[in-house]
Amino acid sequence: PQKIYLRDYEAPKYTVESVALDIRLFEEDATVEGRLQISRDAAGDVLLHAEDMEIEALYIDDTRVDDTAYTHSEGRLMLHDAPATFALRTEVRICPQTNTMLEGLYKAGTGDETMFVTQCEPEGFRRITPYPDRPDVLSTFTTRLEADKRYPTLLANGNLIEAGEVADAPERHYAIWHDPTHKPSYLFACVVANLDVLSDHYTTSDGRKVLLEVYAKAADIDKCHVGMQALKDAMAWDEDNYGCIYDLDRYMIVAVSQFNMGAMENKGLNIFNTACVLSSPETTTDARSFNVKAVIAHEYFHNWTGNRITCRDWFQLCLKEGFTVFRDQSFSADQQSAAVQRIDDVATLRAYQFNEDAGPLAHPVRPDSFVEINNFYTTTVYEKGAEIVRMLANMLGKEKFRQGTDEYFRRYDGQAVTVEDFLSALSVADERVLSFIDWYRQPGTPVVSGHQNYDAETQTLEITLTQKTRHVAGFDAPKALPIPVATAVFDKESGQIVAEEMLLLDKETQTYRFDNITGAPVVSLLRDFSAPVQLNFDYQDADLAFLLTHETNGFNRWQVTQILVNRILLQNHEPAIYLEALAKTLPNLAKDDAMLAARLLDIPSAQELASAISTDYDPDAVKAKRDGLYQQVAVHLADMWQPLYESLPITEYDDSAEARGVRALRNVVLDMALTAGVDNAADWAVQQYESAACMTERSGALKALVNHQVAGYETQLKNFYERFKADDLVIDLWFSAQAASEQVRVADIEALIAHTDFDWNTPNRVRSVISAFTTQPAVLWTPEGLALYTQAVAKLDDSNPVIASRLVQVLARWYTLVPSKREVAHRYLQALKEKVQSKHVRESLDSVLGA
Ligand code: DPP
Ligand code: ZN
Repeated sequence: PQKIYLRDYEAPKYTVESVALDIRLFEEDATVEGRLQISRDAAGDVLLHAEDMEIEALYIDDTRVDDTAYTHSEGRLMLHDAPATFALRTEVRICPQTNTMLEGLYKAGTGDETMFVTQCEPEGFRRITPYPDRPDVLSTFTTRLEADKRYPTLLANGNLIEAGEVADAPERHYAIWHDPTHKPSYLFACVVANLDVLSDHYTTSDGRKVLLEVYAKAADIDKCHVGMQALKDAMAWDEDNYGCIYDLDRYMIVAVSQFNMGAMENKGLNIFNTACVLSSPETTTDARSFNVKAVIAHEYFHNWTGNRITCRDWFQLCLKEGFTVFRDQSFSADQQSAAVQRIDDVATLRAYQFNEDAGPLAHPVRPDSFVEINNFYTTTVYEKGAEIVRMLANMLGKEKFRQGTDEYFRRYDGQAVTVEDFLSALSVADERVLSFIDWYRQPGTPVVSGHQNYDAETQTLEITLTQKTRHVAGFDAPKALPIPVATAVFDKESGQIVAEEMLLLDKETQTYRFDNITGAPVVSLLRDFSAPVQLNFDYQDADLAFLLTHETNGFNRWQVTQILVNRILLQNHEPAIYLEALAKTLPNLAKDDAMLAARLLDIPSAQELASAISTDYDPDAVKAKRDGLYQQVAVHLADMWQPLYESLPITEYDDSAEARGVRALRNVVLDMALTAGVDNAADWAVQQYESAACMTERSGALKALVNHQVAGYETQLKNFYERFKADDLVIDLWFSAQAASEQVRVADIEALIAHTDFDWNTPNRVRSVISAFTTQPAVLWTPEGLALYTQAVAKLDDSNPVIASRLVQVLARWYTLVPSKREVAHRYLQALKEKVQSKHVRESLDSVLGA
């Protein structure tokens, strides 16, 4: 397979004035007629993408052409010597029924729940009809759908123009939709199904009434209210914060059980993984419910950042994703404690993006080459991309950032643009924006190290900071990046802030001076995680403990706990200071901010710790150390657990931030109490399981029971299964509670795969077992673990290469293992390479093995 380079970009040589599709769905297959109005400067060959389809007929200007007039091979359809301006009509046959890749038009569900949906981003549209399938070709689409009346729901982008019966076929009907906006083909969508709908409306700030619809199977309709409310909140938020108003008369969301991603922002017709749209207190944890709201907002925000202004080419993916993630994170921060939102976003960034940036899959936020673009829907593009926009927003401040984004929307509406265009628009507010381009070009996480120097005599404090980014093979030597370091100086004695400043580190080393510092200071750096860097400041552990008590920035209170924990686990620091600081902080914090209190007990996951280890990584040793510290925390604070648990009684379900905090803390305390062997803790767990008012409580108890193998836990597991067996998303939880258990063995995973409810064709189910299991690296990196995992990849390679490739990426840091394990891992990866065919998996494996 061929590598594609950003530097080879060429603008399209023609425009598609309009597209009309006629999709007729039958029992065994579907026919698609496409009519494109193409115009160019001169006659000549025309290249279209056309994958996995049988071409039945081609017409140019209504005259059928014979097969000497075109060549169709390897997914490309070349029309030889076509006129400059012409009408192209294509008739093709496709087979959605056997499409397991979940790209293009595919069948999801079985029996009464069978439905047909599309996923066109990034390159699925070329599996539906021949087309110049690239994001910089924009056109208007009219879509006619025809199907059996068994599928009463016929949806496509835009407005419904007409619907009715099919002449001569009384069992069939059709609908015609027209989308007046110019859009790239990756935003095309259609749905043929039998679904119920939840309807509502939203009145825009310019007075238009928009019909809002969430489609789901009948049994799920009552789980659509949370998403509907989130949609309305997001619409209002975008008007208030960005001046972005919805443009069509109708906004539809469709819930689908088989979906590779979380959701897709198709114009006016979002298609969602059920896991990212359905939510009810009885079946959905708070964390998942919060995620539902965030994803609904994310896809809605794409209407401006992605759809109206789209990407020139797929290298620019971060243009829409980075900005849109930043927007959804900001929206979420407004819905709960901003500090906790920031903690969660940074925890994700550190656990996954830092890991990616530290290994052989490291790539710039804007990659400059790829074989398969599906491999680049990464945490680097999304989350690090969002961090860059956040740095810009913080540097500009609210007003100037808004001035910059207003300019972006004004200048580029209706166009397909680049990262440079984005920065250029923002730079009207402040020229320094332009210097951030290197953040998009340079892979690797910068490490910021430094120290302080306080001179009591002259009352000056000097902070020296140094940045260093590892040189990633294949890229230019790293340059110094502009790194905003939000800093506060605390007076050690009073605990008060005496100075506050946003330092900008844009050289390799810089020293910053603070005058009139009258007493010994403690500095707090990178407040709110002002840049996506690794901080390596030479704090005393006691300074960190001081900050845990005195910081006013909630995020930084969490950050210092994480620095302390990392020092204990990776650098053999004594845990005493950390344990004391927790003991001092928690009791009051639990009363004031239960959610933050719960987060302060975070100990980085085994995977996150692994990403900080570059050689001789021994998963068993890391697990032992991590478990040991967890145990120490639980035991050291043992007297706290009972009163704390009792102070958090289960009450009627409430969706407030406070109630969510109580639930989060209660689950953490329960697990701590079980770990410490507190009397009766096992009874609390069973009791919590049985009297749970919502899924957060029930699944929290279930996980604790499973993790600690509390006597009789099989009873609750069985009860949980019986109670929820009709609900796929809850059964996913049931699978993952077992697959991610601290006690899991490879044989347990094998048994879960053999379960009648396991299904290789449902990505959510695959993730709930195969991906859940990677949270236990000590099991994954055994010969049996690797055998099972690589077999899963080989199995998915053909049926769903996008998912298979994601699974491979998790193995990226195999080369850091201790030698014996490294050799085994290498052997399994090599053996896998012999078996796989897809360019997705091959590209990932080549990178991973190249390490
Ligand atoms: N649907 C994915 C997202 O919204 C890809 N665009 O991020
Ligand atoms: Zn997105």
